Amino acid sequence: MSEVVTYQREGAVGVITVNYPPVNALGHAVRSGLLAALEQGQQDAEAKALLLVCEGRTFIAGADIREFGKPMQEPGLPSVVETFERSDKPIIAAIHGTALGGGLEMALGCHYRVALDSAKVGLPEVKLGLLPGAGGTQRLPRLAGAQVSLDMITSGNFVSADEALQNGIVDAVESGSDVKAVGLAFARKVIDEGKPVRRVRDLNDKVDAEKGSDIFDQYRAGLQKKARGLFSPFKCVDAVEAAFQLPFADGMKRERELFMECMESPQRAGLVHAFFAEREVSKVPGLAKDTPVRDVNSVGIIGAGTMGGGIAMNFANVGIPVRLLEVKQEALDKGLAIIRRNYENTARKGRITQAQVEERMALIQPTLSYDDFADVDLVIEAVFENMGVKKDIFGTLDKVCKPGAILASNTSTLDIDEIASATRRPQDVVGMHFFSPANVMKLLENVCGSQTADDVKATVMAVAKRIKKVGVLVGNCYGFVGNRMLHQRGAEATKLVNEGASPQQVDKVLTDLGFPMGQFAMSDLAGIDVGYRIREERRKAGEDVPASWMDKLAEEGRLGQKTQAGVYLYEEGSRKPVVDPKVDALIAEFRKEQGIEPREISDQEILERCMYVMINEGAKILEEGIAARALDVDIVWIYGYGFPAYRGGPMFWADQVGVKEIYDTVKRFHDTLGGDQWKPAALLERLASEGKTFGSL
Ligand code: 3H9
Repeated sequence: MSEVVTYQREGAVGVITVNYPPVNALGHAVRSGLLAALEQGQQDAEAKALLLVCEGRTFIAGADIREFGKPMQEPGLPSVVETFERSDKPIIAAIHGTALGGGLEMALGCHYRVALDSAKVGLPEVKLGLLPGAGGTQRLPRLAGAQVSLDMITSGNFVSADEALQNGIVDAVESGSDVKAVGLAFARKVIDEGKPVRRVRDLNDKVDAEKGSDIFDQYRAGLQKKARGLFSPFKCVDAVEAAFQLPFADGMKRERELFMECMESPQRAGLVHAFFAEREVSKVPGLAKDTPVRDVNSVGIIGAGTMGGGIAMNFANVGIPVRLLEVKQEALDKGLAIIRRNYENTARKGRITQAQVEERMALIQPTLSYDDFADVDLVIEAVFENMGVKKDIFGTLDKVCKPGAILASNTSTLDIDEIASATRRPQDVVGMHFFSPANVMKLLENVCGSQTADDVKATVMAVAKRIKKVGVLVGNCYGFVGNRMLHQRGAEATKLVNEGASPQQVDKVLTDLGFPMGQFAMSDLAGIDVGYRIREERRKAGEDVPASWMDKLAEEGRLGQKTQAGVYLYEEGSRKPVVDPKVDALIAEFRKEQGIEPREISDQEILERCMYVMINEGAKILEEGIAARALDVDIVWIYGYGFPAYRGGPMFWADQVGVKEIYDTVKRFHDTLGGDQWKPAALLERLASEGKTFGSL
């Protein structure tokens, strides 16, 4: 028997224990170990019932995702589950931690389930572009009915032990922390009361009662919006529906077919890449795992605007006290009122209690004086993008903050080293770039200056985790990883419109690719004045920044959503962009002034120019070491800019398209369109010539 699964008897109960850290995933050794242990239990005449239980932090958390895409080694999970279900001795699963995916499916193959009250269960396969493929779509409906099964399987959300009990997914919930003791007690009860072997496959009441229900079509209609562009949620509905249309064995066959379709889809590959990339970003190459971290038990934030307020909420949400500084009382009051309004809205939706609103507000202490920053562990500056102002602030922080305090800037583009030069402690200075709205967006781009100390890098990455963000450590350059690439896409999109595309055509190409919004809808959200001000500053500094139809919008006071007009129009209270013929006229006038004869531009050209310019910049970012790995770039884009996770991020997507294809096109654009942005990155050229991918780096 494999050492990851053991069999041992306790009284009349044969105990099958899985011990495969970190999460008892159902790798090949576990699957074959389970069968061997079951066999032993069957042959053990003294064992009247069997208990399936796990060591470590959790019950089985699913199939071993690392095995996906490789040839499957027998035994497959569906047959392991089925073998357990067929057992003549009753089998009880005792659940702690999270019983997920194939883990919950294993438990559903057992005859009874008991869970600790702290446990959660779920079928999150959909988040990996899959559907439950070991009977979950056929067994869960037999216990919980159509609605609960569809909700769980298409969302992938976990449910608590209590909810699982209410829905018939588990048979009992017990308090305490000793899952084996709880399982043994339940098993003894089964033996003492002579409870029968209860196979979920045979429980047909619920599926018979809802046969022919129209819930499936309703569900599909709802998913059109919620799961736009996704493949597997719709397959999940098909699979669950099969449980209501077909006998169990045929339903299982249908589930397998649909599962294999999902397994082979590029979306599965993209989502699995995103799953591991999200976990890899926290392991920073060159930063030792045991790098000490500094204590962060209090935070000072400068600026109570949209950004500063959102950042403050992140800390208050996890119980870390914040001092929020503004120069004027009025701005402070306004900022606090907005924070309160945000919390009240969340409370109204039932996601937090009114008491939590008050607790969190109490953690955010307003101040007008830098003296109140004397003892904070971390300061985050979140004022507008102006180097002079930022340097003044950091000069002040250098004077008032205690030694060892981390001094961070939320700048989205500016040079961290220059900001650090305003202090006598550049080793303590770092960028912490939050994304708007800062209390919602999951990305935290942590930017290292050339002198940032290792323990400061490790600390800001740990802070990201603590405030439930995905932290990515990047190097210092204009715009860092995310905005540097976005800047190239924005410039190219604007040029495409100069040449003849419409803003809505460009945006549609991007939303069709899976972005939640296009380039120009995003400009309206951020504010047209933001880019305008940057261009004007650069012009003042003597740079050659070409005129743009976007400048005309700003000059007409069309600043985006906040003025209900930008590239698009917005109705009062709505964020839905509406095409405005006036903008078409403004663009036409601009082209005339510039002597541009508009031409028809294909969607393919838009896709290539908007995306490949980003990939080329991403390759430059990698060769300069601004991002350590392609997966860091991917995570920045998935969590900071809504890049569709099912495409795995821009660099993963580039590998799917083909590095050679991208290199050839970039080179062609360089020859025809010119411009530094199209100069092929040396790395792109090298990978293309060696037939390698970004993932291979
Ligand atoms: C499935 O079951 C298909 C079946 O229906 C059909 C089959 C035929 N495999 O997240 P963490 C690793 S699909 C391999 O940091 P947490 C993870 O990479 C699967 N490895 O911890 C990390 O490694 P490292 C359905 C896995 O406490 C370490 O474990 N199941 C797996 O924040 C710790 O992970 C899922 O989708 C896995 N299944 O959260 C569950 N899971 O330390 C996916 C984790 O080297 N997992 N690892 O970076 C999760 O949601 C979370 O990991 C979990 C723990 C909630 C379990």
